[in-house]
Amino acid sequence: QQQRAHSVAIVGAPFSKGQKRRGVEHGPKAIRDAGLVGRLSSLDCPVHDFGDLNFQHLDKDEHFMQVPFPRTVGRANQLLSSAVSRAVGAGHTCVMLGGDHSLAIGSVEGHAQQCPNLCLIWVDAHADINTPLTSPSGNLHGQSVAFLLKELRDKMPNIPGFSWMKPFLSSADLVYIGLRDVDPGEHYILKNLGIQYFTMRDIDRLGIPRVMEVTLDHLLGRKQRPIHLSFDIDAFDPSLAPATGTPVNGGLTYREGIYLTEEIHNTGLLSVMDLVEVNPALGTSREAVEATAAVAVDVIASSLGQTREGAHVAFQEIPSPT
Ligand code: 4U7
Ligand code: MN
Ligand code: MN
Ligand code: MN
Repeated sequence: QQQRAHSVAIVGAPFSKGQKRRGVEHGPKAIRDAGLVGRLSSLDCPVHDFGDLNFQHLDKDEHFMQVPFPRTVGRANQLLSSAVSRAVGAGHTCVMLGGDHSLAIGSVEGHAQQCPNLCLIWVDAHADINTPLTSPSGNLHGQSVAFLLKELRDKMPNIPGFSWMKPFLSSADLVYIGLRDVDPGEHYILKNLGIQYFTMRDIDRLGIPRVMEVTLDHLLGRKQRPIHLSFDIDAFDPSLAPATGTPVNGGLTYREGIYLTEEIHNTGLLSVMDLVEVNPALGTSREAVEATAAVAVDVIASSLGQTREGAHVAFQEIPSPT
């Protein structure tokens, strides 16, 4: 169905300390340079670009266990949380441009400040649900979901930099789509908490239309509520989105990704979306980087109402020559 266009706030989050590779802090610029604002404006939604947040790197920030930069990541997410909360509070649909996926901690937290009943759709090759005790890498971009879930509260140590937040999300309010690289500890957590997830194998078997039907029924079947879409560009196949830090073969096709986001738009309930992990320093060529950013713009536009059918916003009738 046709949705009334809603104003959109863009929040840039040039941040990379949730992982160890340089370059992902240039994601927001790459996505804007690929024409994001123009594309959203042509969808007939008023666009407010809030620019980029200004993150500080803290000097005294020793590892916690094997986790690097905990205070820097915690502080960045606290700043992002208040920016997202403000944008949603002002009535905008908010688009957060990362940056690495540790930023979802602050983005979802800020969204929950305004919408405590939100649900979360996590589109990613990875589950990002390691705790500091299960993480093979220590990197916080692989642990974001563990910070959000109430059910993992007792399994999380007190990580410096994160005392400003408490877990608030129930595992029943989360669905994963696109998984294909899940660590052993993560698999145990997914099963133990009974989290609904669709791996690439599930998509092969069921098809993306059925996957979206079950996803939306699981989250919205009982009651309508705001959706937070956290979209890691590495959900796509690396042939489409090569400029990213942790590519994994066998990802979403372009059409699966667009169908998925069209279905989310059609609910009329998208409230905040993250588009993360575009790393312009990791493409093998300028073309590879531009292709990755272009796919990111397409996914955002599709989430916000661009259709393949075409829209008729500018037309009330067929123009007559007379
Ligand atoms: B991304 C990993 F071990 N699971 O925890 C980890 F494989 O935001 C990868 O999804 C995490 O890109 C990837 O470091 C984080 C690893
Ligand atoms: Mn991720
Ligand atoms: Mn990922
Ligand atoms: Mn990644």
